[in-house]
Amino acid sequence: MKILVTAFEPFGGQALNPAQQALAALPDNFNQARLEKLLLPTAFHASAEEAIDAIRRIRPDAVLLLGQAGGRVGITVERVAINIDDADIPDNRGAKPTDQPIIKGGPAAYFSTLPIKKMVQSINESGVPAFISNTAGTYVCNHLLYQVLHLLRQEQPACRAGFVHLPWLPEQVKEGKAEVFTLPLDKQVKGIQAALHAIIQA
Ligand code: PCA
Repeated sequence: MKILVTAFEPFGGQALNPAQQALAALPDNFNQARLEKLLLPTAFHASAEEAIDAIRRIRPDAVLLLGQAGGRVGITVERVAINIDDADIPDNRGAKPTDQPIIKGGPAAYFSTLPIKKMVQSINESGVPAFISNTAGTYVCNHLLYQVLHLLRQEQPACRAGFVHLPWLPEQVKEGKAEVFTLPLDKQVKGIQAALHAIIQA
């Protein structure tokens, strides 16, 4: 079994992205699966283009997209991607779309095709807090999830895909902001491995 796992570069002027760090820490082989790891630019157009190229080349059985959602109080498994780009800050290449459909005339939304409830359960059982999220936002992560689910629906319907958002790493939060939830890298990696375990079992 081949699983494409992607992550994003830091964005919004930050030095780190937990998804990038976690991707680098994942092994190449996990249980019975080969993990194909791909770091993507945090850019609307380029991230989807590079992910789609990789899916066409690798033809994975599943795709797990990782990104940062600072402020969330655990690892969140996304349920849905919606057909809208609406950015509060420019992406890493300067694009800042407002109320733009991702695909004109495309469906309003696509549901994740990964076993989201089983992933949440597996992450929680590993001792890491996890929840379902019903919005991946309207920025680059939602865009990537929508584009990947759209592509798979058209070209590789047997391949399952979804998105997992990661909370801040402790080193991203300035001292004195003790109320902000953070999760150390080893716990983030443990949670992702538990999610992968659920994907492989499903
Ligand atoms: N998080 C952003 C984009 C890149 C990332 O890691 C998001 O949630 O859209």
